[in-house]
Amino acid sequence: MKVAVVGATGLVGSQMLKVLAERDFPVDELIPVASERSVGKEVEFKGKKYKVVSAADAIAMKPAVALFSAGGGTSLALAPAFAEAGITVIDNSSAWRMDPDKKLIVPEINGDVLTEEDKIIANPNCSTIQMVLALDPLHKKYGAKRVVVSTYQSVTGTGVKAVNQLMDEREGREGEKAYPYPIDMNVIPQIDTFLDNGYTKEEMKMVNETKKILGDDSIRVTATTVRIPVMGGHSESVNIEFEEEFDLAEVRALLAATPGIIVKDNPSKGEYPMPLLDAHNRDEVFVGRIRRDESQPRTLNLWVVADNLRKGAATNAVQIAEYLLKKGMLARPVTA
Ligand code: A2P
Ligand code: 11C
Repeated sequence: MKVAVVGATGLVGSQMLKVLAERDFPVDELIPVASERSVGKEVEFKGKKYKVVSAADAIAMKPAVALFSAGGGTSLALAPAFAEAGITVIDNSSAWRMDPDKKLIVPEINGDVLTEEDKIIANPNCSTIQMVLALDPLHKKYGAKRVVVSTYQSVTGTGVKAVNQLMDEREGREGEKAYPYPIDMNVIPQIDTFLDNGYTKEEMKMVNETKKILGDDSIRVTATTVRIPVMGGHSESVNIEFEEEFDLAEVRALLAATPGIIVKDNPSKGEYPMPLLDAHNRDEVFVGRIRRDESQPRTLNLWVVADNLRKGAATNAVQIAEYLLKKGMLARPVTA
């Protein structure tokens, strides 16, 4: 199968190439796409070199699927042309997520809402994906009423410029700044831009995307999203109030039985998930610090850690493609 990766030279795009190779997605021909300035450059995939092409050339090559991670503007501009040519677009940007006509998918949770007619499929925000994967089995069993989440997010969520800012600061070099403040030895309680309600876009993504993925508008969610000087993944403190009473041992068992989740929770041995030591370069979502909120009834505290470039972005996108393939929904494009 021909597979295009739009944004193949970026942080998420290069993870997409890695994940496609690792999971042995049946790629006969890779079509890497990036901006005009990268056309002609080479990227490596499974030991073979492929030349970066323009979006127009990629459409003409008729891939079955295009994984997009080239920013919201690029997705808005290019995804419809791919879709009109019969190419299924799986888009990692925020461009289409809240469009009522587009599906927002975490395959383990709501893959079953996809049909062959879905030509632009949205991949959720990284901090949302890891939270909803842990929330979903508990919501199904006990009914989540309200979620209070605070995040500790890796600089890799911002992109290469932010990784460089952190390393430049650490090594005492001048360089380009991704953030308006120092990030090394600091904590920045702002991710993305502020909205009129005083929340950031990242915070409202966690609120709105959670409801859409779980298919339940009644869940109340409030978020504080924070950037920290970390590379390996995002961490989240998640407080969930349920409708029904729960049993802590059953919560642990439910989470441990959920595909894609690893429970690491041994307070007596000081064992809990961390981005550097557990999540980095892994596809799974790690859950620990599972305990009752003793300040009110039917309320649980969790610590949720995942590599934001993997399950938060590239892996989830590839898993959507795998799901479509398994269901026979990746048709070859019919138009030139
Ligand atoms: P390029 O490397 O040519 O700039 P990141 O998220 O790490 O910043 O990466 C963004 C990715 O999106 C890069 O691969 C970048 O390519 C690509 N990109 C940016 N603008 C466009 C565009 N107009 N068309 C296709 N790809 C684009
Ligand atoms: C971050 N979550 O960590 C952001 C990056 O909507 O896909 C991804 C933004 C998005 O900065």
